[in-house]
Amino acid sequence: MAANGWQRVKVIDSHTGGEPTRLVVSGGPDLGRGELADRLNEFRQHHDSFRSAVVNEPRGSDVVVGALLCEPVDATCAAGIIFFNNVGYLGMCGHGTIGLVATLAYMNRITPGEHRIETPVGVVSAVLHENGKVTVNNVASYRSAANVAVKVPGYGEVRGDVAWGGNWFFLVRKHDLSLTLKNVDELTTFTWAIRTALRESGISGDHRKEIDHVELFAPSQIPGVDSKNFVLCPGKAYDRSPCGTGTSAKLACLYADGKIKEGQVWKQESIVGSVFEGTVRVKDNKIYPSITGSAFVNAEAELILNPQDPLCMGIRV
Ligand code: PYC
Repeated sequence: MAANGWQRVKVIDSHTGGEPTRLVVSGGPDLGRGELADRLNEFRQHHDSFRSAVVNEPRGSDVVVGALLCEPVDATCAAGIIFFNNVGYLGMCGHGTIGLVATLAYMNRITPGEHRIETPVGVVSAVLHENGKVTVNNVASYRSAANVAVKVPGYGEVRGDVAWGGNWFFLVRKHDLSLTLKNVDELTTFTWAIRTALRESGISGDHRKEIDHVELFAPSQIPGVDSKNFVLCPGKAYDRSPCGTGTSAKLACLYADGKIKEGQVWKQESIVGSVFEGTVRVKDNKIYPSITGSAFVNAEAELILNPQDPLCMGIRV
């Protein structure tokens, strides 16, 4: 920290299919050298204001996903990473991992090939392709409950699958809304009502973990693309990308229903029209999704945390 008390934080911004990732490259909190899950606890308990300073207004916005670059415990990993957003932390983030890999390439820290990355929910690997695309080989994903009914005030009964793709999702196929950008307010209100109803009905992921992402599906109008989605993120922003962990959860459900086979490519369009390609690999009866997309670096900056600024640590929800 400088004599004037200012903390300088170097960040590199990218977007993956429209969804931003702000990577903190230096100037972040020292979380020690423990496992990433322990470092995430340290971050949450003792440095949460730093999270807010990086992603919340006035420096950021509800849609920005932050990522703290960490030294990995395992030296075979290219990086450790902790993802966070306007309200808290993410176990894993697919679009963010694609953004991380594109940013590490921009920093000349990696070259095309496969790289291991430590996250709080386990090690994932990612392939940087020669054409700049990135494939994330995600953690094992699965459906924990199929066709679950929840009564949503103002909407009636809504049915969906509960699935894990690195975060917990409620995936809804049958609904009356049109998945278009014009409808984002209505889609947000509906999915937020579903999330609230799930919590109030005691419907959760495993170990009573809150289902904090809700996903709606509809057919895509793009030839050759299988599906379009709208994904509500934990802090009420919607994912501009097709959501890497959400597409992983979808793939796990499709595989469980016999609708895709191992290796078959599923193309998932986002609400803004960007597309991820997903496949699954099955090992020891577990489903491992791989998600391919592109990210582009669009800013390099130094954040200034001036303690004299009353909103230095961001506007907190
Ligand atoms: O791509 O996994 C994802 C993600 C989660 C929240 C926002 N994006």
